[in-house]
Order: sequence, then structure tokens, then C-alpha cells
Amino acid sequence: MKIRKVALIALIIMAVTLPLSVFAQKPVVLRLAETHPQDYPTTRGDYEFARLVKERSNGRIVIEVYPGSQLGQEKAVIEQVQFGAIDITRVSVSPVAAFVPKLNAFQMPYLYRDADHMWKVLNGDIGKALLASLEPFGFIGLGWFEGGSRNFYNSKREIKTPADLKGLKIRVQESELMMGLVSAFGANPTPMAFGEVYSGLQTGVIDGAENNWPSYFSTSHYEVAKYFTLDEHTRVPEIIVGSKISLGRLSKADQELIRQAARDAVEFQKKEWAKYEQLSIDKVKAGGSQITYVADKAPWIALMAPLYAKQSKEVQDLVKQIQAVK
Ligand code: BDP
Repeated sequence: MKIRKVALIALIIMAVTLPLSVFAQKPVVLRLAETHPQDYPTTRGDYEFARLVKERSNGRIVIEVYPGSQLGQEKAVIEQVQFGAIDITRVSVSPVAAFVPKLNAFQMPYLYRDADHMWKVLNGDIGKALLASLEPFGFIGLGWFEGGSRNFYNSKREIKTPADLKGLKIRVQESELMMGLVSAFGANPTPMAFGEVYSGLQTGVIDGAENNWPSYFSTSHYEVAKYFTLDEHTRVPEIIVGSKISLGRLSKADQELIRQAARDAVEFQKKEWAKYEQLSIDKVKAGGSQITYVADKAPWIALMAPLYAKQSKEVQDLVKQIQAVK
């Protein structure tokens, strides 16, 4: 009897307060999926992006960052963003190119002269057009982050020339282009989710992988694959991708607020990147990694010609435009 009375009172309270909560504006909560841990520079960039959105919308829009692959590995996350189950993600351009093939132009080997060249391209007309080209695929391209350059590492031997890569099983992202790249160097590409690479190296399922300094360090791959060759074969931008379904529910003004915040978080993210990259270099060296520098990249670059020739006309045209950016 007593319990019933309590339940009745609770019901009355709910009935009275419900209309209030309906009318009080609740913030729009957007979930952002990130594969890296909390202290990684892309994640720090995500938090800065979220902070700007919250501040500029006066708390109306809240982006909740889920680091450490809590919402899944990249390929699955991108699929969920496409059908609106996840609102935003920060990923590498590589796996997104499987959905939007044009993006392959941005991850061609030895394409950019340096990081400045890449940023000129990303901030210029080409970068803007490519962000816009994501829309027909169900995505809203929000902005780019720094992702350094990628390099080979393995547990077997020192790689001084491409010939040394011959026959090695190298993990790649789930990207056709990356498979072609590794094959063109004479190694055997093994596509695998990022989160499985450590155990893959440890158990010998793969001999090596390729990534930037920060990822080589933060994942502890350097502990199980100590031969690192700084060949800088690609510079793959990081990208912030929104779901067209969920962001499409917001007003145009709010969508623009989110886009602008993503752009304004870049300088912060780049600074975090530079700091963490240096820390990673110091740590992996101290951890006993053997670093091989490539003085002459010409033989590496020469092997990539067939890969360039194989690309669609659309990608080849974009490559020419990117190369022409001074
Ligand atoms: C890292 C990227 C991350 C990718 C990962 C990979 O930041 O988004 O998932 O490489 O190789 O550099 O899968």
C-alpha cells in the first residue's frame, strides 16, 4: 500500500514537471568517435573543436568525444556515420577513400613537397572542393587535422632500400590504394584494423606496418617492431567527418558554426602534434628502436609510377592540380 502511494506521488511529480522539461531547451548532443587515446594530438584537437562548438553555441550544442575506439574501429565507425548512428568522427583519409574514391588523390605517395605544401592544398580550393564532395556519400566534411608522414617499420630487419621490403608482410589500413602502394614496393600487404596491429606484430601474423611517429609510439608498436625507416612515403591528412543525416537536422547556421569551429581548432591541433611528435621520436629512440634515414628517395619514388598510372582520370587530374600548388 505504502509503495503504491509513493509510486502515485512520483507519477504526479513527473506529470507536473514533464511539460517544464519539454519546454526547457535541451542541448543537442553529438557523439564524436576517435580511435586514439585521450592524450593523442588528434584527440586533443577533437576536445578543442568540441570546446569551441559549446562556447559559440552557448551550450546549445555539445560534442561528446569518445576516444580509444570506444565506438569501434575506423571502418565500422565510418559506416555508422554514414547512416547516422554516430554523428561525427575523426579518422584518417585512407579508410574514407574506400567510400569516396576521389580522396585517394590526397594520399598518393611522395605527393607533397612538405607539410606546408599539404596545408596549402587542404586550405585552398582543392581542399574545400574535396570536403564538399563527401556530401553525396552521406557525409559532411568538416575539416582537416595534421597527421604527419608515414613510414615503414618491422620486426625482422633494417630497411635501407625498397628491395629490403621484399616479401615482408606489412599491415595496411583498409584501403585499396595502400595495398597497391605496399605491393609496388615488393612487400605483401595485409589489411587489418588499427587496434589489431600490436598483437599481429607480436604473434608474427604480420612482420611490420607503416605509420607516423606518434602512432608508432602511442600504440607501443615500437616495442615489438624496432626497425623504423623514415621514408615518408605518404602524408595522409586526418579528417573530421560528420553524418549528413544527423548534422542535416541542424540549422544551416549551426552547421556553419560547427564547420568554423573545426577550422579554428586546427592551429591548436598542429601545435599539439608538433609537441607529441617530438616526444614520440625521443621515446622510441630511448626505447631502442633502430632508425634508418633515407638520404635518396629517388629509387623509392620511381617504384610508385605504375601506381600513379593506375589511378582514375579524376584522381590523376587532382594530382596534377595538387602538384601545381606553389
Ligand atoms: C593513424 C591515424 C588513424 C588510423 C591509423 C591506422 O591517425 O586514424 O586509424 O593511423 O593506421 O596515423 O589505421
